[in-house]
Amino acid sequence: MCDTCGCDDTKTIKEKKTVEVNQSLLRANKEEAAGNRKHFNEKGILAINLISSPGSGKTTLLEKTIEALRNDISIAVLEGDIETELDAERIREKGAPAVQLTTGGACHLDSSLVHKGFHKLNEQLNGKKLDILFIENVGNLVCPSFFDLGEHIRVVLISVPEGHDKPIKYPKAIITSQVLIISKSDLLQYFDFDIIKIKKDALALNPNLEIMVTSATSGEGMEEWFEFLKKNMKKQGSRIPGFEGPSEKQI
Ligand SMILES: Nc1nc2c(ncn2[C@@H]2O[C@H](COP(=O)(O)OP(=O)(O)OP(=O)(O)O)[C@@H](O)[C@H]2O)c(=O)[nH]1
Ligand SMILES: [Mg+2]
Ligand SMILES: [Zn+2]
Ligand SMILES: [Zn+2]
Repeated sequence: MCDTCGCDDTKTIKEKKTVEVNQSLLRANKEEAAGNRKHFNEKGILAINLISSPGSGKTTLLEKTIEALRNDISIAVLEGDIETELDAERIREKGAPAVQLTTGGACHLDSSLVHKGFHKLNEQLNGKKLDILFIENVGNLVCPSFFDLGEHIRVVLISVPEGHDKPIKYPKAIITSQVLIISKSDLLQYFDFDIIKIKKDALALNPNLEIMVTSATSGEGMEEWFEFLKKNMKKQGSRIPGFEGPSEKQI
């Protein structure tokens, strides 16, 4: 994690204290995340945390998802950004409720912000049942990996222009996720991007990872993504045992 998260691995006493503070910060985050997950479970909501570098296509994926599923599935979004309401506005234009969570500088969402955002969202929903809550994290492939938000499923996006070496450079994002979306596949023809290698590297880090290759532009892989959402929404609806989100070990 970076200094914004207060974490540093160097060796002075002052800095060791920083590490201790951070461990307690992560513990507190974990406890509030468990509270969030309880909230989601009580209401039968499937919560999905989207993480990626800036611009990998998180909001675009959500826009396409809402467009395709809005008649069948009730979707809302908590939009994490350092500044601005821009992404929440994009989601609202597609007809889904959205609450913008601005971190004011921090490079990741934490479970306390999500908790507050969820209650704010509930006020807007006015008792309307929600099926899926997407939490779009701040664009950053490092720090969000360390923070459980209470989600059931973590999805990491890596877009074609970023390069196929990202899993081995940012392993924590891969290890703590259940799904890898290789996005912007329509750009494969323009980039030296090795799909076989990225899949092999990602699976070596996390053999249970589900991998999808998608393009919001061409529509490739979108049906598979929608089917994945529907399947897991049903699992959450019928409370399949073991559906408790990322394990202690993972995060
Ligand atoms: N070619 C192509 N471009 C895409 C695709 N998906 C998204 N984009 C473009 O990529 C840019 C960034 O997309 P966003 O959806 O805003 O990315 P994001 O991950 O939400 O970005 P942050 O919230 O800033 O982290 C936009 O210009 C999109 O139009 C895709 O499948 N193919
Ligand atoms: Mg976005
Ligand atoms: Zn950070
Ligand atoms: Zn609460």
